[in-house]
Amino acid sequence: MINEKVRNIMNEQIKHELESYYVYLSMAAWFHSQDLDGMGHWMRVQAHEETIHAMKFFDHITDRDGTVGLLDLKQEKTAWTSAEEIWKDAYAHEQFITSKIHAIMTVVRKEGDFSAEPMLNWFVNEQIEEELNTQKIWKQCQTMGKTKEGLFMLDRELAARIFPAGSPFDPLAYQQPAGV
Ligand code: OFO
Repeated sequence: MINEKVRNIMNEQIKHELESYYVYLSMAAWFHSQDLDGMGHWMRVQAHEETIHAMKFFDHITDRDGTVGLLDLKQEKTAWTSAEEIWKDAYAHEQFITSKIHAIMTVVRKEGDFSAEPMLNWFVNEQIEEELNTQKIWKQCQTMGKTKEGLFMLDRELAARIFPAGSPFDPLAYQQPAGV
C-alpha cells in the first residue's frame, strides 16, 4: 500500500503533468495561429507525452491501493509575442517540473518508499531530456530563428517529431482508410 505522504505529492504531480499538457496545447494553438505548423506539431506531440506522464503517476497510485483525487487545473498564459518567448517559457516550465520531481524523490527517500523509487528514477532521467530539448530549441530560436528564413527552416525541422503510436493528437492516426 502506498504511504499517504507519497500518495499526496504524486497526486499533486498528476495535476502538474496535466497542466503541462494544457500549457503545450496552448503553445501549439499559438504556433498554428502563426502558421508555424512544424512547431505546433512538436508541441502537440509534447502535449501527448505529458498525458502519458500523468498516467504513470495515476497508475502507480492505483496499483498500490491508493486513491487518485484529480485536482483543478490552472492555465497561466495563453498568448505570446514570439516563437522565442514560447521556447523560453517551455524551458522554464520544464525546469519547474524537474524541481517538482526532485521534491517527490525527497519525500520518497524520507519515507523509505523503495517501491516508488524505480518509477521515479524514470522521471529524473526523463527531465534531463525534457530540459535539454526545450533549451536547445530556445537557443536555436535565438540564433537561426532571428531571420524569417531561419525560423521557417527550424519550423520545418521540428515537423519531423514522431507521435507515440495511436496518439489522439496525431491528425493522421484517426484518418479513415480510403474507401471506408
Ligand atoms: Fe512531464 O515532463 Fe514535461 O512537463
